[in-house]
Amino acid sequence: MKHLSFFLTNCICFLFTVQNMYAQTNPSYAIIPRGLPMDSVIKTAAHIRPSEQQAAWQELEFTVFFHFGINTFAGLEWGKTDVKAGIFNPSELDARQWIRTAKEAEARLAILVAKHHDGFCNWPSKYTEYCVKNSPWKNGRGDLVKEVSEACKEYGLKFGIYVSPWDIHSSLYGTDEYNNYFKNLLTEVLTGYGEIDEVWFDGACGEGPNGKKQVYDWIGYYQLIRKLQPKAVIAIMGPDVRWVGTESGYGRETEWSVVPVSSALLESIAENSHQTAGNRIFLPPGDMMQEDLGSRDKIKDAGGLIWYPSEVDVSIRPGWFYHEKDDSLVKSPDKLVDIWFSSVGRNSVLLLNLPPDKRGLIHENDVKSLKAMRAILDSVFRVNIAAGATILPANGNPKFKPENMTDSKPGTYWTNKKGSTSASFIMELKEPSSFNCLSIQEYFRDGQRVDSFSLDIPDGKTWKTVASGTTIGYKRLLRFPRVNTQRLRIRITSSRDNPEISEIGLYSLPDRLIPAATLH
Ligand code: FUL
Ligand code: CA
Repeated sequence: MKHLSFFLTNCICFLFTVQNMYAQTNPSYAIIPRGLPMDSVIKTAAHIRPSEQQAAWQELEFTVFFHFGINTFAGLEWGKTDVKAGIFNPSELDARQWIRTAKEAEARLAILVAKHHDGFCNWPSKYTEYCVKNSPWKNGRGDLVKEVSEACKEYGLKFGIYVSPWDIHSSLYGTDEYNNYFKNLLTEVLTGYGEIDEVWFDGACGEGPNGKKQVYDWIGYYQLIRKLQPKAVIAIMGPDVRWVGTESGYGRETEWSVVPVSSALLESIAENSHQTAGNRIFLPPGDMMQEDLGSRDKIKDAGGLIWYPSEVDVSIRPGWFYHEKDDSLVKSPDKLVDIWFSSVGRNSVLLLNLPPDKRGLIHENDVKSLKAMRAILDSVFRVNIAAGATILPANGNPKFKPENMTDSKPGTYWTNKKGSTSASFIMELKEPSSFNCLSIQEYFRDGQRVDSFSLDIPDGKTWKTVASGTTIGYKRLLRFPRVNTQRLRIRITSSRDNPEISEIGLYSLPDRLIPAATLH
């Protein structure tokens, strides 16, 4: 939990540092004039959209993290200044095994820790001796960033990097020079290894070797990334992707991708802005650990609103780095599935950490758990019970076919009249079916709108509600006690504008995976 306080401290330092860049006409944010009626605030929020990079990132759903470095060999989570480069010596390192493991679990992007807080660079840097070139691994000729990026290309995964701004080793830390040093390191990883799709900046801002803290040049870092890797999203201490607020794997039930920021900030930023959503630079809204960030109550007095989606980062083990003592503590397949439902199924992207061991391999226990997780998910999601159902929407817009909601295409959707704030439709399945899971998605490229929805099944002459949820966004998965029925009704009970529903799925998962809280 220690890093959380670092994160908060650093958020504050970030608030004072970042300024100046935003585009007023950008569809992924809006400045809200003072006194705008609540209805108009809500409508504005409903039409804020992700940038192309943010949308593509959201659709990845599942991504993995590799924490590997000098800590793996020192048995530490956070490095110490006296750890020598010579300790880094994986005996069987095989980045293809890492990426194959990720690919088989159907992860779509892998983020490698290139430099953690210890300052040790996993690539041969020109700018420091504290890196792989002074380790025995491959006689100092190894380059982990290269190996992982090439494996990603081979297996068709996107590639991201984690480069920690905090550095307990560099003697420059705490001076202006450090920002140049850090930008040099960033330039090396951003230019030497092909396309980078995500840059992950941690919030920790601790002391360097001389006890000083660093004032980070966030704007300078962002500009460099935008210039060298314009397609990359910048996550966590960055403008494109927000930290969900915990490292437990459990996202919020009510997760809005549109969140408030102050208008003063947006106005000052607008003056000096880049003109496209993909280039935007702004600061994140204060405390990311609040229970709710974007509901009506939160946005009612907002000066500005932005699209800022959530990422859930969690480790398959108790720590972020590999420790032998944790070999028996790898999360079970059922736990990983529960995390899936509580992250991907709560309008977030899951970033699961798989820390390679001292051999330089993902440990057998981790591989086993991950494979079993994938097998469960495959068996659940292989058959959509709602496919081929007859759908009778009340008040549908005739331009949108109800079948768009079950065609497995995220780009097609059904909606009703503009301005409608609710919707209801009855589905007649092909045959009586047994299920305990609803998957529902909004056409989020147009914005996030739904506040609440319910699933009903016939009960004599009326209906009985078997599951209800709040937000949907990109995707919402609801689990509930098993039902048997051919007919069902879905009601969107409140929405910020006409709900646009792109996909509906009904699934059956082993009953042991239904959380006790939903059982009556
Ligand atoms: C944290 C860091 O302090 C941890 O070591 C880890 O890298 C995690 C993903 O972010 O804030
Ligand atoms: Ca569709």
